[in-house]
Amino acid sequence: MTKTAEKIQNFIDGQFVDPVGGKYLDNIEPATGKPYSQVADSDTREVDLAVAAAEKAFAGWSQTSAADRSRILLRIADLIERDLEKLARAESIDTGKPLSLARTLDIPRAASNFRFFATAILHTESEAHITDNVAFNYTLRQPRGIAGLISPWNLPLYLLSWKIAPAIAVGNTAIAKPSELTAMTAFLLCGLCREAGLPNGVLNVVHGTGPNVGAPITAHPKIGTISFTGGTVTGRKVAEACAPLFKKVSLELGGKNPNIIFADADLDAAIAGSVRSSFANQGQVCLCGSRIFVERSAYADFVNRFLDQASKLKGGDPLDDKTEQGAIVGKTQLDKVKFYVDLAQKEGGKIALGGKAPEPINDRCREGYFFKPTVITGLPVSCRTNREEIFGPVVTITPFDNEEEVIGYANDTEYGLASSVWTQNLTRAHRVAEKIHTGTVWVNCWLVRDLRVPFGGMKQSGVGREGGEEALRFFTEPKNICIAK
Ligand code: TXE
Repeated sequence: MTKTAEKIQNFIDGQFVDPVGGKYLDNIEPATGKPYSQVADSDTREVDLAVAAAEKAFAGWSQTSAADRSRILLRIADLIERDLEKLARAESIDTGKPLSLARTLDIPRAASNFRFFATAILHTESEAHITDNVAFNYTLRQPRGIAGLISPWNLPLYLLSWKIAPAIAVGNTAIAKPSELTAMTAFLLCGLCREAGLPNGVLNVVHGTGPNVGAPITAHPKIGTISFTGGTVTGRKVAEACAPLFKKVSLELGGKNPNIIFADADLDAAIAGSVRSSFANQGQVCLCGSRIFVERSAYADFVNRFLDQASKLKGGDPLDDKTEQGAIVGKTQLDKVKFYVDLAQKEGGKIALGGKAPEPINDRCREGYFFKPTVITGLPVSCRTNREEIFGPVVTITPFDNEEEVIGYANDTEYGLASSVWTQNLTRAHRVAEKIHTGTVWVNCWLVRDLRVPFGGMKQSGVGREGGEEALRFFTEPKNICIAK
C-alpha cells in the first residue's frame, strides 16, 4: 500500500470526515489487482451522524424554491462536465472500464441526470379535481424526508446520480452509499456538490460494506425512502429490511436479457448492435443482451460475422484510449465469470470465442482481472448458463424456428429487465414487443435512453420504476386536499 494512497472519506454535513473507528478498506484497481487508494470502512455510527445531518438540512432544503434547487443542480451538472476528464479517468481506474467508455458514457450521463431533473422540477404538473358542486380537490406532491440511495459497482457515477438528482431535486435530503468496490467518483462528486453551493447535509455519502453501512441505512427508522440498484439476492435483503418499517422501496436488480434477431433484420446493424449489447463495459451492464436468439435461416451467417466482429474488439489497459475491452471489476466477479464458462461446457456448450484470460497486456496490468469476450453456442435453452445472471463478457447464441418459440425462450427466465428485437417487419416488432416480459424492449437498437420514460424491471429484475416522471413521483408523497364548496 503506497503511503500517499488517497483516502476516500465520508461526506457528512458538508464535511469530509474519517470514519469514527478510523478503519479503511483497500481499494483495488481492477487493471492491476493492486490497492491504489483506501475507502472509509464505516458502520452504523456514521449512518446515525448522516441521518442527523440530513434531518437538520431537511427543513431548509424542502422549503427552498424549485428554481433555487434547479440552479444548484444545474451547477453540479456544469462542474461534472468541467471535470469530465478527471472523473472519467477516476472511473476507469476504479472500475477497470475503458477510459473511452467512461468519457463518452458514464460521466456525460451523470451530468445529464442532474440536468434532466434540475429542469424537470420546473415543469411538473399538479392535479386538481372538481367534485361536482361539492368540493375542489388538489394534490400536493411533497418531499418525503430522508432518502437512502444504494448503488452498485458497474456504472458508479451514472447510477448514483440517477438516484441523487431526483431525490434532492424534489426537496428530500439524502444518504448515499456507493459500492465499496468503486467509491472514487462518488467521493469526487461530493466536492463538486459543495462547490456548487449545495447546502450542508442535503447530500451525505457514507462509504463501507453492504452489511456495515447498507443494511443500517435500510433499517434506520428515519430513512423512509430506499432506492436500491444491485443484485437480486441483495435486493431481496433490502426489501426484507424495509417491509417492517413500511418504507417506500425501489429495486433495480439483475437481468438475463434476450436479444432476438429475425432473419429479415438489417444484419449489419443487428451484428454491430449485438456486439455492443454483449460486451459493453465487459458485459457488466444489467441491460446487456446476454442471451442471443437468431432465426435459423440467418443463424450461420450471423454467428460467423458476430464472432468475426467480437474477435476484433481491442482488449487492453483501460487507460489506453484505444482500448474497447477493459478489466472485470474484481477477483470475485472474475471468478464468477470463470465458473459460468466452465459450467457452460459441462452443460454441453461449445466455446466459439474467448473462454479464457488474454495474454498479459503490459507489466502494469500483469495481475489485473481480464477475460476475453466469450461466445458459447450449442447450449440447451433452459440450462443454468442460460438462466442465471453472469454479469461478464459472456453470451450464448441459440437458433429458433418461429416467433412463438423465441418468445417462449425469451420469457423463460426469472428476470424481466430489458430485451432487443431486430426485424424490419414493424408489425412483427410491435407484436413481439408486446409479448416479451421485460420492462424495456428496444427495437433495432440497444441502450437508447430517454430519461422521460419509466425504467426498471419485472419479476426478479426489480420493483418500481425510476426515470422521469416516475422518479419524481417515487421521491415525493402525494397528499390530496379537498376543499368543500
Ligand atoms: O451487487 P450487490 P454487487 C448484479 C450482478 C452482480 C451482483 C452482485 O449479477 O454479480 O448483482 O453485484 C450494497 N443491505 N448486479 O456486488 O451485492 C453494496 O455494498 C443494503 C446487477 O455490486 O447487490 C452495494 O453498494 N445494501 C446490478 C450495493 O448494495 C447492501 C449492477 C450493490 O451490491 C447489502 C451490479 C445489504 N444487505 C450488480 N449488501 C444492476 N441491476 O445494475 C450489499 N449492499
